[in-house]
Amino acid sequence: MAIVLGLDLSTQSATALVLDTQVGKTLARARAGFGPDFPGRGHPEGFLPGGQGGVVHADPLLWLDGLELALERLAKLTDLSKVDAVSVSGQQHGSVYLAEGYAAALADGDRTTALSAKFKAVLARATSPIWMDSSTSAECRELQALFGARMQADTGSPAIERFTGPQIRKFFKQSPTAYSATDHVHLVSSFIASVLAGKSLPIDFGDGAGMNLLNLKSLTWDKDLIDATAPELSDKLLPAASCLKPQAKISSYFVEKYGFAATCQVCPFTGDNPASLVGMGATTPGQVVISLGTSDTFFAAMTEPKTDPQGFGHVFGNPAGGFMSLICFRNGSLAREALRDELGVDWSAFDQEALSASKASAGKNLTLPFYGAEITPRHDFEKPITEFSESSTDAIRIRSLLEGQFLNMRLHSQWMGIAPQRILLTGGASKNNGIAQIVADVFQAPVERLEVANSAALGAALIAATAAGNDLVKLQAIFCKPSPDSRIEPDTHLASNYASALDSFKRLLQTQI
Ligand code: XUL
Repeated sequence: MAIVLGLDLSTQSATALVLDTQVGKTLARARAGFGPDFPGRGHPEGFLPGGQGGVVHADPLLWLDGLELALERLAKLTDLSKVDAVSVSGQQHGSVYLAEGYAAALADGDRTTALSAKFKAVLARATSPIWMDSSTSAECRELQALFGARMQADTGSPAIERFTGPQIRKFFKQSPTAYSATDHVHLVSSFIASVLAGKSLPIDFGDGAGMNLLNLKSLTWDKDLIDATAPELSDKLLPAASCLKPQAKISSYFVEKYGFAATCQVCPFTGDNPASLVGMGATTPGQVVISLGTSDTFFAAMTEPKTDPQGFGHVFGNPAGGFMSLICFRNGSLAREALRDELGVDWSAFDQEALSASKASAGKNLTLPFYGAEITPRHDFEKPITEFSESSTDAIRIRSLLEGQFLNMRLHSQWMGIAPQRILLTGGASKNNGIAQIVADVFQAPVERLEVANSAALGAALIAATAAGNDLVKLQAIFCKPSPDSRIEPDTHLASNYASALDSFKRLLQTQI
């Protein structure tokens, strides 16, 4: 086993990465952005803007077009017939509703018709709710009323708006006919896995734990939860499975169109956070990963499924076995971009040098960093709440927003009881040294970054290689190395500033929610 393909189907783009695991090298990478590469499709940031009442949907056909464009670009860079196994990481929680007859679309090897054209006719629901959707509070209340504390104890999370179970329930309540015409409900990951395999593949444990439906004790769908969520749901879900167990060979469509070998293996695919845990080399407990993306996430491997007493944090499956904790902060990149645009500056204003000008004010100007509804803590914020003077410099305002983001993260990760010895930083904004320094200072822990920028795509590739019989720990030692000179030490003089800022931040937050 030598060459593997990992794909990351995230909110905004499809990124493909080919690794040669024998020589420890990345052979090629390619990307397609759902907004920039498909300007006519109305998804400037990867989802349909303007949804009412917390609705955030995306077009699953665009994911297929994005996947195809990324593969088309990749095929120009490397010989895909050499790829032995493929795995994909998908944005978590998003669901795809496929009608009867979709098996024929999956199996259709005719390469002259694009996948999106084949699937258009077999979608039981034209658009897919994604992780940013917060429109299912009523359904969450209904499920919580039925199951109470058992929901969190058994599935790792209380009923959560973006999780797939409440989303399925809402679809069933609002569109019973379309729901009953649904043959299978898939997650983004299992949908794309099925498309690549040419037959329906199961949801994996890691991603399945983000549905409020998987019992973490048995790693099977919880019958009572399934039955209470929507009628006949058990018929619409395949049994959950491990992403390390090969299930199929790639379909003839991909063989014909992109030149894959007919022997290329496909496993169930996982979610972007479990895949990132693998790609960051963090599948064993002891380190913390912070991923800075459309949403920011904070996660770590856990042996036992410990749960957050406040109910903001979650437990997902660790692809390498055991569990992972995950806290998601919705005001991630979108908030940083909003401030950048408001100040009319570019990212260089977030650099270490630019921010050092405001170091004297570290921890002294608080911002509740929410430009819109937040999920940790859950509240409908409309704009950031700031505690500094109008005349503050750009550097102070940027520092304050970033400090607010990471104080919020520090506050809401205390339940894990981890004092991080090392923080692994990933995601688009992680390259920025100014942001990395503020993470190190707020948490008072060193920050390291890996050589590979897209840890979810790397994780998917390593999962493919492991499923094909390679040793994950050895692979991680090769591919998950911190990049030389990437380490940023905390400024220990700021420890007390941030300890008291954390208390003030908590108090300010309590006045608002
Ligand atoms: C995790 C979550 C997000 C998405 C983003 O619970 O909602 O991190 O997975 O892709």
